[in-house]
Amino acid sequence: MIDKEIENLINKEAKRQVEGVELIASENYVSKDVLECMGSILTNKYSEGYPGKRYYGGNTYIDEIEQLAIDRAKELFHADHVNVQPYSGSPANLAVHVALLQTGDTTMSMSLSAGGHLSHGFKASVSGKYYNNITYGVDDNGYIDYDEVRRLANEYKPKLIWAGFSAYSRIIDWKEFRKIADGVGAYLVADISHVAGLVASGCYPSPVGIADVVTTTTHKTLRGPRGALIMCSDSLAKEIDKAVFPGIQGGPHNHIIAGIAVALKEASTEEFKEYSKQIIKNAQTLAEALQSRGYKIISGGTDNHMFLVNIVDSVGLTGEEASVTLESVNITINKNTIPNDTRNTWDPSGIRIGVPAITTRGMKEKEMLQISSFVDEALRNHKDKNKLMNIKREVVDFSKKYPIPSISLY
Ligand code: DSN
Repeated sequence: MIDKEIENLINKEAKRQVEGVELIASENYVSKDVLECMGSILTNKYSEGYPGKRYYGGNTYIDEIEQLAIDRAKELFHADHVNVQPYSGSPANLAVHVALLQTGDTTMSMSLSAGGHLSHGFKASVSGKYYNNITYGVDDNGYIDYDEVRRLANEYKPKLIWAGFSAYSRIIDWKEFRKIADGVGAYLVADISHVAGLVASGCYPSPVGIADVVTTTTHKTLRGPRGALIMCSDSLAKEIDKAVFPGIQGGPHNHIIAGIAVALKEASTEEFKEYSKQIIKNAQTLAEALQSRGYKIISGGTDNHMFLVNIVDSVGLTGEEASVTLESVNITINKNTIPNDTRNTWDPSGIRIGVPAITTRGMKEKEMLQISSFVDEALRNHKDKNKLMNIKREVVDFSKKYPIPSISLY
């Protein structure tokens, strides 16, 4: 690169990725092909509109690329209609609000502390400012309480119910949500951003065909570029498409859409199925290993790629303290609120741990045991600088043995 300042920083970030253990549940590493699409000349083109109906000329090949992405998404998720243009998950979710609601309408979603997402009506987000959101939580065991969801729906009569999460480790009963939504005449929207890869490979139940609309990001377990999809029945297609463009977005990011098409093809392979199965095995192994060391896992375990730990009750550190300590030994997790958290969002009582990224590096059950030991040793010795330095050295040596697709440093 000519710009050495940026090149240098990219190289440092590559080294950080290679020499660390990535346990942020929403992160992953893309393939070389996906990366090539993102760095391609497709970024040069404007193409407001949809395949076959663009405002500007010169879109012959862009049309083919977008249509391929749409067709692959439809096939992989068994969806009637797919919009592949949302820039990411939050705009996709905003587009759903714009398509189906009037401002001021009531919506219902999982509370942030129980594992919901900002874009599902959180007060600081547009979805909470322009719409009137009611939240449901989880029971004392950390599971969604469907009777409580039904009671709240009957009381507040939302026009739209969100089912989906960014920090919930259990299976969602999509059909139960459907019944609750039908009981009050609400739209049911499922956000599968976290588990899309597991859904695509049949390792987690699919809400497609049950929910009216399904949204997902494409860069988490699906292992594509940072983008999103909105899936719906043909009857809602026109409203959804209009809400994405021209409703809230301009020209689509064609380089990303090409990367999504590639990721969708990769996700339809047998190898990806094995990858998804391994993700769940790894998450369960890591959760059990930490549990056996005395860590308090919310809901007692996981059915997917992640879990939450009540870190205050486990080792007497806050989420922020645990996050800083682990980062000092090259392990990245994120601090996270836990259900009914008595602390605040910036220094909550929990941490969230996920395994999609380390599974992409080829790590299996044996490595999960090693990682549980690194995590435990670091947190229990958080005041001992020498001990932390030694653990960091071990983490670097360990991490370097597991290649990241598209990064070669050594
Ligand atoms: N920030 C993502 C996550 O970590 O779950 C969701 O948007």
